[in-house]
Amino acid sequence: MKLVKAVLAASLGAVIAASSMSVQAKQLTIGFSQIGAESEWRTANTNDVKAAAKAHGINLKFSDAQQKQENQIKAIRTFIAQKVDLIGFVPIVATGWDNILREAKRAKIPVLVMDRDLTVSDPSLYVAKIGTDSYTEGRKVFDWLDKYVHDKNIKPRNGGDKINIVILEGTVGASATTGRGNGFSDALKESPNKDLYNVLASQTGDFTRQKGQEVMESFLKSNRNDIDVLFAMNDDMALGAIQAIEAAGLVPAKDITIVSVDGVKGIFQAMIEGKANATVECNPLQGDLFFTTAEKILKGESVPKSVFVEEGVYPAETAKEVFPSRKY
Ligand code: GZL
Repeated sequence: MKLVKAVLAASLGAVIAASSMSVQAKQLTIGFSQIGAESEWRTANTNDVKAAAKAHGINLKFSDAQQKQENQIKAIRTFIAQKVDLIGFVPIVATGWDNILREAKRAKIPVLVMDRDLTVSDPSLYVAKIGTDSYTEGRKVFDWLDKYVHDKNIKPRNGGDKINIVILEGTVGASATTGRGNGFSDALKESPNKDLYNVLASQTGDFTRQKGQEVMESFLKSNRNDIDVLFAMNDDMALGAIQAIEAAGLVPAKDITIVSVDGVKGIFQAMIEGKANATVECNPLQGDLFFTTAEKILKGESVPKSVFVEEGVYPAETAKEVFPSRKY
C-alpha cells in the first residue's frame, strides 16, 4: 500500500510541476487598443507600452484607433474573437463602452484600462484602471497660475480689473478634458483671489498642435488685447498657440502667460527659449505598471481598482536644469 501511495504522490507532484511549468511557460497574449497618435504625449505612451510589453515577455496585439471610438470597439471585438488573455485600452471618451465590455465579460476576458477614465453602468465591466489624475492636474494648473500672478504682479493688459484667461480644451468627452477643466474651475472658485480672474473663452483644440494654433488664432482675432493667460489642456496645443501668439505680434510667456499639461520635451524646449511659463506633468510612462498589474490579474491576485502614476509641476525657471533628465 505504501508503494502505491508513494507512486501516486510522485505522479501528482509531477502533474502539479508540469501544470505550473505550463502556467509559467505560457506566454501571455494581450490585446491593446490605443486611441491614436494625436500628441507627443500619446507617442511617448505608445512607445512605453510597446517597450514594457517586450520587457515583460508579453505577446502584444497593438491596435491604433486613429482617434475613433468605433475603431476601438472593433479592435476589442477582434481581441475577443482571438481569445486573448487580457484586453487593455485607453478610452478616447468616457462613455459608450458598456456593450463591448459586456461582450468581453461574457467571453471571460479581463479588461484593464490605461490613462483615461471611463463611465460604465457596472464597475465590474473592467478590473482596474492605471492612469493619471486629470482633476488634480487641473487644480495644479490654477494653483501655479494664482501664485505666479501674485509673485510677478501680473496686471490685465487692457488696463481693466480682470485677468482674462482663455482655455484650449482637450478632446470633447475625454476624461482628461473634463477632469482638468473641473479641477481648474474648482481651484479658481475656491481661491481668495477668485474675483481677479475671468474666463474669456474656452474651446476644444482636440489635443493637437494644429487645432491649438487655429483656435488660438480665433481667440486673438476677437480679443487680441484682452487675453492675459492661456491654459492649454496639453503641451501640443500650447505649442500651436505660441505660433499664433507670435504671428499676432505678441510675445508668448510675457504678453500672455502660458501654462499647459503633460511635460513633453517640446514644452521644455519652449520654456528654455522663454516662450512658455509652466507645465503640469501628466506621466505617459504607465506600461510597466500596466503589465505588472495584468500579470497579477491573470494569476488571480486582487489589484486596486484605480492607481495613479506620479506627476509633478515644472515652471520655466527650472526647465534648463530638469530637461536632461526628462524621459519623454
Ligand atoms: C492624458 C492624456 C492626454 C494628454 C494629451 O492622460 O490622455 O491625451 O494630456 C493626449 O497630450 O493626447
